[in-house]
Amino acid sequence: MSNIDPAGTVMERIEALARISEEPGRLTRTFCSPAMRQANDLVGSWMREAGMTVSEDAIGNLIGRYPGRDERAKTFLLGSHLDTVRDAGKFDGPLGVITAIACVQQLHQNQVQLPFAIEVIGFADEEGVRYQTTYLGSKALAGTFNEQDLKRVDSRGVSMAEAIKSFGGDPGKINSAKRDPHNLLGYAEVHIEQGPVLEKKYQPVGVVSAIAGQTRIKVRFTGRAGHAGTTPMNLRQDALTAAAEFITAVESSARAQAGLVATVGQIEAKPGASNVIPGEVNLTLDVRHQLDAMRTAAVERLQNLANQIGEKRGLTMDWEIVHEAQSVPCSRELSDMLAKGARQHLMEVTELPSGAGHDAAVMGDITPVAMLFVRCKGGISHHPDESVEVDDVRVAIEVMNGFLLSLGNQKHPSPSKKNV
Ligand code: HGY
Ligand code: MN
Ligand code: MN
Repeated sequence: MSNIDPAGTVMERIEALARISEEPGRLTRTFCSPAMRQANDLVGSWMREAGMTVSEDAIGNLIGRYPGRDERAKTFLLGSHLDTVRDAGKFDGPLGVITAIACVQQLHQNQVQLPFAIEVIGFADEEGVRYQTTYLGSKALAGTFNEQDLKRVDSRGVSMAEAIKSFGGDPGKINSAKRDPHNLLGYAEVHIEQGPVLEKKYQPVGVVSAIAGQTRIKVRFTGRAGHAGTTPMNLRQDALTAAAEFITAVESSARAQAGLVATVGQIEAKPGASNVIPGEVNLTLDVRHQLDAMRTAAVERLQNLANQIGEKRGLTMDWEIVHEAQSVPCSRELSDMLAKGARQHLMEVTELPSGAGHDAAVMGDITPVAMLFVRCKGGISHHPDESVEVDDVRVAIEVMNGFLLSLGNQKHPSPSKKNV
């Protein structure tokens, strides 16, 4: 039995992975980028060390497989994403992949083989930074990938299909990454909470009850560019002031409704010169709520608002929903097993909803899912100050190990011969 501290190793590996970025001086690692290639190679080497065979699927998901006693048995999936937002924290995504590898490494070192196989997935794109469509990796596994998205181009005009090809994937074979739900036992993801609840309750981990739905929209206001010095104020069709009116209305609308969050994260004014009235503005809108009906009603209300602002100012307004995900409840059975494992470490186990989206929300389309949250300092995330304590990582690894072992003690129906 090795005396290496698995939690310490996880923290060292998180630091090593965080040094792989496509931007100098800050952590940014996007879908199918050269940095993602380096990350897959490094994480793949850790998977091999843990006794896994390593592969990549057609969209670039990294997959480590640890066989079970019965090769015909189903597979249990663990994982999270390896891509990041811009100027990211180190833990959002990688913590889930690297703790999963630590769990398999312990099985391997102790020569424990569960009745079923385990696969650890490093998803290729959960944040959607490069193409504004999110969950590309998990959608490929779930069979919900939209082939139309292959035509989307990034800020440098590189299409998604070209990016996948240059990464070593195969845009023509994305559907080969689709998993047969009959061969899956479930999916579990360890992730930082990205919120303040566990810290307020002095608890290292918590069990996720549901993952909030989200709608991501691209909004464009089109007016007329003009001379900043010679165009009277009453003759302008200024796209940026229209956007500004809309953005403050988004904020006040979300503040007025409990449980609703709405964010304009990106904005671009064209042509982008200080002495030219902006003729076109593109912005992104992210709307979320635990209840889908409240979210969709808010999206409709904001679209009407954008239309009214455009009409009033003599501009056109274009509204494109680029991503929509329903809220996803976690599996009661798997969550109870996680909570049972957590009770070895806590008097009371907190169950909490996730306002952030996760690959588990997509995997929930094809298999039961569960998530274990790890306390993070100040609830900070999507920021370089994101941080977790090594002792909390140790608890998370122990809870996940307990979860896998109790799953292993259950009776597992092997798929009938015809599935093999
Ligand atoms: O935006 C989210 O909720 C997640 O971090 N992708
Ligand atoms: Mn994440
Ligand atoms: Mn994130």
